[in-house]
Amino acid sequence: MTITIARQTAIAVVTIDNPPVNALSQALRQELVEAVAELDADAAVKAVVLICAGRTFIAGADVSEFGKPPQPPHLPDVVAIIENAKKPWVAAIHGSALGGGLEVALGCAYRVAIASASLGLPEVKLGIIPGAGGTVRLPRLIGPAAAVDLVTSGSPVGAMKAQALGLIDTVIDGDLRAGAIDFANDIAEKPVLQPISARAVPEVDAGFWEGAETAVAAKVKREVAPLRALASVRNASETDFASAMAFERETFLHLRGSEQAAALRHVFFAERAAPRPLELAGVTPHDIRSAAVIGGGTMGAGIAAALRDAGLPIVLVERDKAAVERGLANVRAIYDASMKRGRITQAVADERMSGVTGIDDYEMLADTDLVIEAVFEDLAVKRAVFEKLSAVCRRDAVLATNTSYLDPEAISEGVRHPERFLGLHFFSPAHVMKLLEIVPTEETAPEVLATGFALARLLGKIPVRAGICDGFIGNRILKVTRAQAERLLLSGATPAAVDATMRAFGLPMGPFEAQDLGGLDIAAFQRRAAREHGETPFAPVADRLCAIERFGQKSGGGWYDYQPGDRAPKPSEAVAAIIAEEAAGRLQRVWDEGSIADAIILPMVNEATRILEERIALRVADIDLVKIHGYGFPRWRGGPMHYADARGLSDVVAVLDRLAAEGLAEPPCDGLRRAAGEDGFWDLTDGR
Ligand code: 3H9
Repeated sequence: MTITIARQTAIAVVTIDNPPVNALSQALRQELVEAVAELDADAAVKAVVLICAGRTFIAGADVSEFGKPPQPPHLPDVVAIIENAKKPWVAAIHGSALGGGLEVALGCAYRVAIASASLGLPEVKLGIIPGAGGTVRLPRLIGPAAAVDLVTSGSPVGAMKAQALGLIDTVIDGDLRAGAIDFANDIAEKPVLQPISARAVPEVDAGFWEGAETAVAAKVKREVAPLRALASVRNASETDFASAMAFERETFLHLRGSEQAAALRHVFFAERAAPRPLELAGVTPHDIRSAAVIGGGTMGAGIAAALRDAGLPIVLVERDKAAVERGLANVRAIYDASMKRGRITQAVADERMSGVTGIDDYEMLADTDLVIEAVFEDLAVKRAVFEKLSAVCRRDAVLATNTSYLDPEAISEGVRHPERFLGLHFFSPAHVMKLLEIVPTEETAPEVLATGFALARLLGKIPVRAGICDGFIGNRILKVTRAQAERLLLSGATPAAVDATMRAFGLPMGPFEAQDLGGLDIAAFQRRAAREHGETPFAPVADRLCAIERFGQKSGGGWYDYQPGDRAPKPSEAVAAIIAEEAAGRLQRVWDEGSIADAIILPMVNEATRILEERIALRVADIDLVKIHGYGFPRWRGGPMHYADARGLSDVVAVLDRLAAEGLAEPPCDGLRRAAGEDGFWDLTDGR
């Protein structure tokens, strides 16, 4: 049984206990219906408190049921049954009342919550709209404008804001159960409230809906659900309750089966699985209560801010006093920028900075739990840092290198007790970007690897384990993307056409704009190093741009021209001339949007499959998380691997074969051909 019923004089307390998050499984829905019937029939009960055990109120429908046909009792009916109960129900909320959880609370006559609770309708984040009256009851309760905000953003609000909006009736101080019972005793004596479904929707100003549509459309681009959610709130404001419920349900069921919803569900479960990999179950991470960052440049300062934001006291180490001051100024600049954006107050910024100590003396790290090195990408410089750390740090201190391209095995040579060493690849800006690639060496101890994952949880980041190869998972795929983008230019496409196509595909920026923003020099530096090792990276046009110091926005021109003070890219005749020279003698073809996107995305999938074959990534979904959280791959496409799977792997192989025949991509690797054959992609934890 997931529901228990207790009596406290005339108040019945219905407690749901369905771990981990009290999701509304079919069994729970059924028991709720039975609870209403039982309490309706009990003359001694005057009011009912609905409360949850565990860490949260009902966090929504059970997302794992979404791939299957809906089973009765359906949630809209359950909510209606609670709303029509003979006794008033009071939802007593702690943790999160989300999606179907909030819809159940809207069926209750009253809602009370503790101050730390949050309430929201996050369905659009799963590619659907609320399906149990959320878009219909909410405008009746809090008005259309606030309902539109909640439903189209999917973002929850805290209890205080919820009270101000009229979403909850009161905030309970102290014990929720006792407070809710007192509240229920009070309202049991009052006249019965009109149910939300019977209330009218407040009028809106002329032009409100058109304005809302324009604003939502501009924000969501090609994501379908937010505009459908808006349409449902509008419909609910313009028609009667029953028709509005029918419209909402039809839209919900339609979207539930959509490609975008399947992609977003895939990401939802991948994100929740990532922080706790099965292979580390039972391994106890080290306790991290203090941390140091070596190097106060952009990356080091960002990492320091990320650690500090998670509440850790931070020591920032630089080589001399002047560099310490510069490093601290870099951290302060991060907090100043957050303040300017209104994200934190001066008091918070001051408090964060007061927890960052700058030093130029490694001796002070003798008792630090975690040290992250973020100095210049040079093997000798990094090794020198670890030599000093080896000498002063505690034997059980975790020592991490933040490197993007160097081999952590090589960096770790000479580290005393190398089992405490690992790679932590942050993405810039490190206090913002969610991705953390965790790179163990052969000698990294399981507890140290588990500490990397525990750290990610502490920082609110998405951790992905990566094996060692040039670029790990993300940057290795990025190299292929860039090479493909150049191949397109040499066969007839323009930078502007490639960038526009990739934006239309859903990326925030195309590959050339992105390089101009980040600077072409870093990749050029890496290509030089790769050539010294006998590799042959393909970047004929980028090499020529760097040779004439067209490094991107920072040098006034890169793949595009820029006017001083204007970041808008303008097609460059100089670049067009270089492309024409490099393309001379090559086959030219006409590129349309679809074929440009294929020539960029499908080779990514091919490289990613090699990454799986080589065990650089352990799980297909990890690759999707890397691309979504590190490189802006559209979440609603589920990541490149989900995209390829949904499209059909045999089609992916066929297109890659055609591109390869024209010399426009590498042929599909064996793993991809195998996956296309019958089995689909595999996870290494599948036991293959
Ligand atoms: C909806 O309600 C549609 C209705 O309008 C219409 C109905 C007709 N289902 O995140 P955590 C699992 S749509 C199934 O690490 P936290 C999760 O996979 C739904 N499972 O915990 C994980 O499993 P495991 C709208 C779920 O404390 C475990 O719970 N609701 C669901 O950091 C712990 O998750 C949402 O979108 C679910 N709904 O955060 C809410 N939710 O332990 C989504 C979680 O096996 N959920 N799991 O890895 C959340 O935002 C967070 O889970 C929450 C807790 C804030 C509640």
